[in-house]
Amino acid sequence: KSLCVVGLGYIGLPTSVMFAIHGHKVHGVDINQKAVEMINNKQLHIEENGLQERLEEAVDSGMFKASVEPTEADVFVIAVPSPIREDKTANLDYVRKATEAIVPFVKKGNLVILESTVPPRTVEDVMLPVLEETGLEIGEELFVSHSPERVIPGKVFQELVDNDRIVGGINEKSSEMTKELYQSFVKGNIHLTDATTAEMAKVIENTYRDVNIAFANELALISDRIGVNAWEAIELANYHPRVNIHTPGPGVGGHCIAVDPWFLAEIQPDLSKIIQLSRNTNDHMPKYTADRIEKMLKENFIQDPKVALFGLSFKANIDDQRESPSLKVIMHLVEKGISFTTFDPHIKENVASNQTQNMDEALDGADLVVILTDHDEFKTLDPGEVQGKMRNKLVFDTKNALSLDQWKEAGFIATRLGDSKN
Ligand code: SAJ
Repeated sequence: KSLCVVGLGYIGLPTSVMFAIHGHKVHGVDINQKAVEMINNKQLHIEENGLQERLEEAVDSGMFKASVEPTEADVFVIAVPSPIREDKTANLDYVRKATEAIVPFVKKGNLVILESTVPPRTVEDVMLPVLEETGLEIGEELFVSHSPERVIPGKVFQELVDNDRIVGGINEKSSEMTKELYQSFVKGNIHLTDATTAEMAKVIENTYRDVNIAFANELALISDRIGVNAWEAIELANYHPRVNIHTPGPGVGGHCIAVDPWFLAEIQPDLSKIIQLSRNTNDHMPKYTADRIEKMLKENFIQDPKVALFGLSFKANIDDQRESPSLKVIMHLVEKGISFTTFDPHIKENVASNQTQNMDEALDGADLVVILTDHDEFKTLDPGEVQGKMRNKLVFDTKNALSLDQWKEAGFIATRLGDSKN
């Protein structure tokens, strides 16, 4: 089959190369000219395990090419961002524009698949009216479905293959065609439904996670007050066969979990009480983290403090900073007038203005190290080495990434978010 994939970001690019190395001719489209050039030169504009070698294979075989313009194809796959606006309503401009962009190239018998996560009813209410402009009879001459991506950054290639996939067609034929296409590399089960149910299923997966994380964060706040280590208590509770509590942290980042629950809140504000409360609970965590930093500095009488913030990406072992709680912690520290340096071995681009490329520089003269992301590099930090570079020896771990005992042995005053037992 020939494919035109619109959007070559964290989902569209890995998906494109997977189709290309499984026998399909893929024309990738992105509005970012620089990204297009890089891709055609087999260079990555995003980090993902296993992407480099697959991109090389796909480009070298001649089966994958990127461009800023769409082209005719058998199948169109849309994988563009669907962010929220300031007012927490869905911004579907990219989905709408991508759909409009393919209209001139769509022919009779084609299939259009939306992979982006969207509020329930988007395919029916936003995409179909645009696709009607092709003049083709929807469901008879043009087939449309939603097959939401469900892969986790860092393990995209494993999950693209192994995860079950949801396919929601606007009719049965659309679902069947979509299923057949993904079967070229998906080993998980492919479940067929209608487009709106598929949209709902995807959004509630991420909402489930957000609500569960909010619960864990609430437990952390309670534990901080009552002499308990929430991490230990959660671990123990999870030994129960029907309990699976998530983990606390400095907030929920990424473009999915911190966004998708609002898609439900927007369409049914009166009925989404737990969902909205959870979102707000998680959004409060960066402020709580900054307050804890301030408190720790005050309690230890640190004059003119300097804090070294470790971890800028929104979670471990990736380079993605979208909605990262670290950036919000930074904002609160700026408001408080607390000086800081930042360090993240996965971030090449200097988003935080005072990011240092090297750990020693970040630690130089610092009073407090704060772990904001549980990168593997941080888990193996040697407190003996770290302390030599610092002015005072304080550490605050928001992700339970460190063994506090080891740090205490090295002379640190060591604390953890959600843990007033230690
Ligand atoms: N987090 C916690 N505690 C936890 C789990 C996560 O604080 O117990 C935080 C992380 O640190 C991070 C944020 O939540 O800041 C989100 O991370 P994540 O690992 O939960 O999820 P994402 O955003 O990387 O990917 C999610 C996945 N969805 C689910 O697991 C239900 C992925 O499968 C989806 O494909 C992706 O959203 C998406 O694109 O929708």
